[in-house]
Amino acid sequence: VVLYDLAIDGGPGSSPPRPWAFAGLNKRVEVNADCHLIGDLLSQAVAEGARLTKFDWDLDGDGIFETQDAPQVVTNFNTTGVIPVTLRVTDSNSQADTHTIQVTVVQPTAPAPRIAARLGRITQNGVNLIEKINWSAGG
Ligand SMILES: [Ca+2]
Repeated sequence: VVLYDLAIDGGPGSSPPRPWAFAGLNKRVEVNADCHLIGDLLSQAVAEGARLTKFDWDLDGDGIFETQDAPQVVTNFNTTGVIPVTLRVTDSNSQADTHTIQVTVVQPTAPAPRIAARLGRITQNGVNLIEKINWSAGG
């Protein structure tokens, strides 16, 4: 017979379980476009009877949570790159958790008029071969 001692965390005197932060999925946005961050959709308090009381965001990866008490944020980024964005949630037991996603900021896709201008220069014997260009988007 082998006897084991098991220590179960969560007894009297131990900290209540921390909440669970969920900042969403990694995102891809264009420079200066609205980036919607939703922190209260799937984040949750775990401890019995606890609720989430605070949502803070670090929007540039510098460790400083510049947006406080905001479950949902609309922001934008003015340079390209991969930006770590961290959500910190705090529950009514003052326990906190963080979750970081990566926001990839890209240049906007080439606007249609620029492409049209290039195509419009296709000529043969001085005659413009392209008479008309129709664009549709999003359909
Ligand atoms: Ca920051």
